[in-house]
Amino acid sequence: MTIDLFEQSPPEPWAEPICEGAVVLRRFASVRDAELLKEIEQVADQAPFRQMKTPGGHTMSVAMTCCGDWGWVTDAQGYRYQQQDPVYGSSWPGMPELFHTLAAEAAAKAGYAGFEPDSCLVNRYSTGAKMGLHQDKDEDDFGQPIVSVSLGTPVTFQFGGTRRSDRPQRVLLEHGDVVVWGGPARLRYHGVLTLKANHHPLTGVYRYNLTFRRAR
Ligand code: MD6
Ligand code: FE
Repeated sequence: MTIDLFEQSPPEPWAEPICEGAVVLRRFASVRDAELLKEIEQVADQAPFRQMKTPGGHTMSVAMTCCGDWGWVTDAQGYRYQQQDPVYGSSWPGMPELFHTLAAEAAAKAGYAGFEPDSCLVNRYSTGAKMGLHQDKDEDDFGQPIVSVSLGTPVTFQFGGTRRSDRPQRVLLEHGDVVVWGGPARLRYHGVLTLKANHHPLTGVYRYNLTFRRAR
């Protein structure tokens, strides 16, 4: 077997490949952490965190809100993107400039130039919250990547294959880490293990995750 070490330029030191199409940009969001958290607070002032119900009737342990043109929601009718916050019937808060810029820059670093997110799902995990293995498939164009920003307490992320039964690999996601995935990784199953009791100086017990998508 020939190993072409220098065929492609090596990834930058903080870019850690997970699998083909997916990469962790370690601490990519750290420099703007306080501003990002301030923006999350402002989004939540307009569209409060809420625990939504799955179509099967279970209340999610993760509290969620959204910003941007399209928000991801779940209720008895199913999973979908919609332009109105179901709590108030009003549009979602606009996507802060900083969010959009960060997501576009991270995507470009990971090799997905031209990413223009129109939706940001904001997840808030408290101790004991988790997210089961799932695929992100409510978006129109799977050619568009997803950018995921972790803030606050650490969690173990699970990255599986394209079948639910594929054994997932585990990656610890810490404050400021940004995961970008697309291409062949776009429809991989993934989830978050139970958040352990922990403390972060900027978020207390919470872990926040921002996932940026092109919904439409
Ligand atoms: C989370 N993230 O990290 C949940 N989905 O809290 C996701 O479900 C996710 O991080 C698609 C791409 C990246 C993600
Ligand atoms: Fe997901």
